[in-house]
This record gives sequence, structure tokens and C-alpha cells, in this order.
Amino acid sequence: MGSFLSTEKPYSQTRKRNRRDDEDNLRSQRVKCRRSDTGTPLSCPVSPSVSEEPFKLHSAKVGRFSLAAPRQRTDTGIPFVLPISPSLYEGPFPFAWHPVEVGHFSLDAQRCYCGDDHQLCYYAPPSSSIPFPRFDLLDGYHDRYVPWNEGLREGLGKVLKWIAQNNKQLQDKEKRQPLNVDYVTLRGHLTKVLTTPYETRQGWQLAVSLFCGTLYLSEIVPEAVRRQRKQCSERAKQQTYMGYKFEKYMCADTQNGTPDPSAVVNTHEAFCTVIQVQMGSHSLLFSAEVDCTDPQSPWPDPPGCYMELKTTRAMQSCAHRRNFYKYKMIKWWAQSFLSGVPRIVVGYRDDMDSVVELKTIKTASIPKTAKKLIGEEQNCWKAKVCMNFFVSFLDFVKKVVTTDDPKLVHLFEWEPEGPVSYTVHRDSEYTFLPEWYVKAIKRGQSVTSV
Ligand code: 0WD
Ligand code: CA
Repeated sequence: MGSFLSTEKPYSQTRKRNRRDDEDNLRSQRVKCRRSDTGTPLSCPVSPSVSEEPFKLHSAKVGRFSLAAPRQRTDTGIPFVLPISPSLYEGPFPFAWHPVEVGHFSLDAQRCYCGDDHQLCYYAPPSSSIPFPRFDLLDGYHDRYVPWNEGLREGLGKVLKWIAQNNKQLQDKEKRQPLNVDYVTLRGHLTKVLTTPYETRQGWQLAVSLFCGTLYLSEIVPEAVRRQRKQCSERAKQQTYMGYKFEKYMCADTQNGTPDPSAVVNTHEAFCTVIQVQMGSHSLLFSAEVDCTDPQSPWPDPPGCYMELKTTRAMQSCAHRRNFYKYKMIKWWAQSFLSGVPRIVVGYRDDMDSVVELKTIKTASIPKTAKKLIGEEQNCWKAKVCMNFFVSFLDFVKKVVTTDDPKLVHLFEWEPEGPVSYTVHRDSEYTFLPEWYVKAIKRGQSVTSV
């Protein structure tokens, strides 16, 4: 049997964070997290795609964790941490990924939920005879902009509303479960998990609860990160605005309409698709914000007809292009790949923040281009590594979270350089499934006025 890693992190972190519930938390953790004979939490890789001898490959990356006795699992087989080192996830691409749209909804200017597609925008690019569109991306920044309300704590709220209103179509009659999916979450959360093996800057925390046989994953944004977002530089604020403004130049409100760049940019408005996907033994349901649909798309059915719009600085050099593929493209790929959006339209902007070039990139081609451009570099990202890690993470969560209770939260945490670990919290500030939802699902009725 191979060696394994150990860490005290799950326990000590909870003590720091959550003094009020200290006693309860420690009690519940002890119930969940069995220790080895030496009193050290155990760890192991959980996917068959992961090397059987992970420690040799992983040890250099996690120097702050100590060695422990040569066992890989607890008596119950529950793992404690999941390593992230890319070299552990080199196996072949694990399963086909065929996202299917099962529904959609819109969010209006007040961020109110509507079960329709009135916020869907239509792709309406400028004529190809205009090679340099010169869209001024800062137009309206001071006078026609409703920025995101950082006080909003939306969590899974909107996708839960969609589920509550459509739960009849999701019932699993065979298993007698209210929902026929293993995981419910937002696409943005999955993007973070998928890119974790190559992320070097920003960690994440995902709260997970098992309720009526389905695992719900909801990101916790620490207060410090919220404060940082509020205090971000004027330039960062402008960049966020420019992304939304680009949509106003490229999209119309109606199928045969023309774009209206004089319209107010309101970040609360959105059209969201609800995607279901089966991957090996895991089924997932998640919502994803969609920028627009292309009425001329060669794939007329959603999500094939959807397009993602992005802006970035025009490339200055080969080094610039390589960095772009290394750090930014992995995120663009992950986001569109997960929701089955086949094309990304990029608006390249100059130093005056005007779009000077438009390019359409096929999502499926991004990993190959990355390999061509940066394949020789150390730690060039690979789609198969991202996916193998992703499957291992889903396996890990399923193995760890086995108590069906909407008030019990397993908080999975990851910081760059370390493995994914978790803590356990009962009836704490981390509980995230709203009572109205729990009641609605238990009643097993569609809710029309939530
Ligand atoms: O600041 C905002 N505008 C935020 C919006 C902050 C946090 C959340 N949201 C909303 C989004 O509008 C969306 O409805 O949450 C929902 C998340 O949807 P998703 O599909 O799961 O999210 P993701 O794939 O991460 O992002 C989709 C879009 C982004 O498009 P780009 O092209 O930038 O990837 O949602 C917006 C953004 O337009 N968005 C954010 N914008 C700024 N700051 C953020 C953020 N932290 N998160 C999502
Ligand atoms: Ca976008």
C-alpha cells in the first residue's frame, strides 16, 4: 500500500472561523471524520483514474503536510483530502460530456425571477464589411450603468426557484426521489472546480448539503473577498463594465432587431439556461448565464445556438498570446465547455478601450491551440487533466457527504498549493438551502409563486 498525506487543517480552521459553534462543530466533525490509530485524519485519492501511488508525485507540492502511517483510507473508506497535482490526473478524457438544456429563466432589472426567455438576446454582429468596428467600450460608464449590487446574497436561489417550479419533470419515479440528479449547482462554481489543477491565485470554498438524495453545491464567498471586490480599482470596475457593454454592441433584444448601444447596462438582467448532463455515474443540473443566441447558428437547438461574448486586449506579442492562452483561455474554455456553448466571440480592444477586431473561436478548438502555443511550457493546461480532476472531485464529494440533512454542511475548501479538504458544520452560518425550498421539495409539489 502506498503512503498518504495528513493534515490538521479541517479541525483548526473551524476553530478559528466559527467560535460560537465551536463545541457543536467539533462534536459533529468527530462523528463524521474518523481518524487513524495515530489520531491523524487520513487522506487518499478517490478516483480510479488517479495514480495508485499518489504520494510520490504529490509530496513536493504539499510540504506543509506531514507524513503519516502507510494507510490510504479510514476504516469506512471515507477520504479526508483530495490532492490537486495535475500529474495525478493524466489519464484519458474520462467520459463524454453532452450538456442538454432542460429549461431556462430570466432575471429582470431588479433581479426578479421570471420563468420565461424575455431576457434572451440575439446575436447581431456588425456587417463583415466593417473590419474595425471601433466600439467605444466605456461609453455610458458614468451615466448609463447599474453595477452589480455587492450586498446580494443570491446563492443557488434562482436555480432552486426553477427546480421548485419544474420539479414534476425532474422526479425520479424509480428511485422515488424528488429529483433525478446527483448534483445541483451553478455553472460558475463548476468552472472553478474544473480549472483547479492549474489555478495559482484564487482558492474557493464550496458548501455542500445532501437533501433527498441530491447534493447541492453553493459557493461561500468569504467577507474578505467581498470587501476586496467592493474596493477593487477603478480600472477593474471599468473592465467589468466593458464586458457588459460589448454585449450591447453585439446583440439585439429581438430576433430581427439591431443592437442599441444607447441602452442602460444593467448587470442584474440575465437569461439563464438550465443544463442537465450525465457523466459516468454522475448526473448534474446547473444554471448558466447565456450572453446570446445566434439565429443563424448551424446548431439551432440550445445550447448549441448560444454564444459567449468576451473582450480582451488586442495581442501585442507572441508572449502576450501565450500568456493569454495559459491563464485566461483555460477559464473561457471551462465556462463554455461545461454548458455546451460551442462558440466564443472575442472583441479585441486597443489602448483606447475601443474594439478593433472581432474573432469567433470554437470552444472545442481551445485545448488544441493551447497545446500548440504553450505545450512545451511547464504546466501547460490540459482538458483531460481538468476533467479527470473534476470527476475525482465529484467522487470525493459523493463519498464524503452521505448524511441526508439540509442543515448539515460539508465545507470543501481549496487554497493554491494545497489539497482540497473539508470541515463539517451542523445548523451553522453555512446552511444554505432555504426553508421554502426544503418544504416545497418535501411536499413534492410544483410551486408557482415562490
Ligand atoms: O458582479 C456581477 N455581475 C455578479 C453577477 C457577481 C456574482 C454573480 N453574478 C450573477 C451573474 O450575473 C449570473 O447570473 O451570478 C450568476 C452566475 O451565473 P454563472 O453562469 O454560474 O456564472 P459564470 O459562468 O461565472 O459567469 C457568467 C457571467 C459573467 O460573464 P463573463 O463573460 O464575465 O464570464 O456572470 C457575470 C459575468 O457577466 N459574473 C460576474 N461579473 C462580475 N463579477 C461575476 C463576478 N464575480 N460572477 C459572474
Ligand atoms: Ca460574457
